[in-house]
Amino acid sequence: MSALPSMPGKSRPAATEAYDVVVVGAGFAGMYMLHRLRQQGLSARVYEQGGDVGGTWYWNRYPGARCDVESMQYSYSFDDELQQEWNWSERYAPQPEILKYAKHVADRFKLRSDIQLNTRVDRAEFDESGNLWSVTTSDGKTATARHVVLATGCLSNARMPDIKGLGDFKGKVYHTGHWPHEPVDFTGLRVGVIGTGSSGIQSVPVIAEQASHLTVFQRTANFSIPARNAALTEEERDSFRANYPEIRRIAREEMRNGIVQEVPDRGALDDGDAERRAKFESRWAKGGLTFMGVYNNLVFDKAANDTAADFVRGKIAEIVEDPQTAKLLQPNDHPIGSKRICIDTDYFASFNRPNVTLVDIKSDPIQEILPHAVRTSAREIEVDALVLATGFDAMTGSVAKIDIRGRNGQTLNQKWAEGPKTYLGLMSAGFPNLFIITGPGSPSVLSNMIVSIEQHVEWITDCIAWMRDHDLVAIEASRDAEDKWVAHVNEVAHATLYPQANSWYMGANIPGKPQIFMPYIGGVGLYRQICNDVAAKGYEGFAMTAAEQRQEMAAS
Ligand code: NA7
Repeated sequence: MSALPSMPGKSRPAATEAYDVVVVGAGFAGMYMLHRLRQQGLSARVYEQGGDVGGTWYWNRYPGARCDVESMQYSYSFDDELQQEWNWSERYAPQPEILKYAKHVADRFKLRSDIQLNTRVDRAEFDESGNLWSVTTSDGKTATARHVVLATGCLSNARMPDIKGLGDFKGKVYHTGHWPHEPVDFTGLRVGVIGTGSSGIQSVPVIAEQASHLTVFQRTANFSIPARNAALTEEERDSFRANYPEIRRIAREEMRNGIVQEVPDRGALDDGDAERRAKFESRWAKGGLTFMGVYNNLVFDKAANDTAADFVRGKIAEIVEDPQTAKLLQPNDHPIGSKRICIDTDYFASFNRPNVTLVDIKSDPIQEILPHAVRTSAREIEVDALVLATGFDAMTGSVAKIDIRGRNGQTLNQKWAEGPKTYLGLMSAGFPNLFIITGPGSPSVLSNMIVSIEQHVEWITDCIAWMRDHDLVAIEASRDAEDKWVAHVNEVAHATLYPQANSWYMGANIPGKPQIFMPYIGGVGLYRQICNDVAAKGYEGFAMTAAEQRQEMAAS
């Protein structure tokens, strides 16, 4: 391993180790980052707070947890042997299988020797004179690195709701995003699930089968499409494998969200009622996220969006037998798709079971949790266990937990107090040599995450190698480029219906969090092109510091 040129100058902070790159997090982003850095001949250390690799798939092990992107596409593409050999069992792999895959990748590419598990990164401070980061970890050690890469994940900071009395509850309390590693059995228990986002919607049907009674506390009804999950046949796997080069290329370059699907050539209002209904029916029967891709204007045009929303509301009314419950389950306060659409297996049908009750906490809010019950304004519901499916401090939450100090001692939290600001989602001005994978300002959570992760990792490692080859010791986003990018991200978002929902994309689920649309809606293909053009122009919009420059500064 060749470490980047070691720079003279101000004395470094006491360090146990020095690396070219410190990577925070060993999920899919951190693991591929390490692999790619090694290929470039760079030394790296990955710190992971969990007890194993896998990131969000290590923590989110609640009943029914599955990816909402099909496994043959939600998988690494960087190694052909890996994609040819791995056998996904189902259309949407369950969480244990995705975690197994992550562990397999760690072993297959011998990554573990450079991954330190059970170790949180608490602090990272930039030394301006040495152009080095000093990283302090929860084991009390400090390491230095030229670059720090935040591979901290977008949905990794589980959010506990602030409900009065929660701490006094006498039964077990679980958060879907921080599920225990030992088996949880709800058999014979009265269970309350709070929250009806993707995690709630996936877990309700499974918990309903075990619990003696399940009460679902719903604040906002959500749109959900059937997953139509099924075992993958050998023919289906083979067809992907034979066509992988083209499938991956299309996902990267031509698909807005990095998921290969049919691309419509028309809007919802271009078809008559009967034809439109037939198309919605066909996508509903097919199941999955691609429902939103049936027409090309569902995220732009409210009238078009209404046709899809009405169709799904109609389906809910068909499935749910009790008309009052069906009405409560029909979302009516946001356009379909403006909150991440959910993919379920028998969610709505669960409410036909005699042991499942829906409580609408918008009209009848939870007042407090009692030792053995949930008390709403109107009633007291006895429960033995509580499942909080209340989501995450998304996209910025895990970054905010680290005390990151850039130029002039400014913290990233101070800088992002009014909302995250980045150039291309990759770097933030004032924080040289600090990269973010799938950060705010990049397509990230609006895309197939693995497609976005691979693109970011490759761009970042190419950039670091380029710097080494050009004897450069620092890269930093310029304020001007950053301001223009933030304005562009906003402009694109506001041309769509997305900002109309109080979603975690907007930070709206966290009280006090600035409400800014965080991911970039321009699509992964366009975004990749922009990133490639920036690199081709010698990293336009980034300021670089040469090694001699730094030495001159130290001498003067
Ligand atoms: P989400 O999508 O943020 O859903 C959280 C749910 O919890 C949502 O229904 C919230 O209602 C509800 N919630 C949050 N706080 C409270 C309180 N205090 N009281 C009652 N209800 C509350 O998180 P998920 O984990 O389901 O999914 C996150 C992503 O993971 C998902 O989009 C997929 O990409 C995978 P609200 O809508 O805020 O009224």
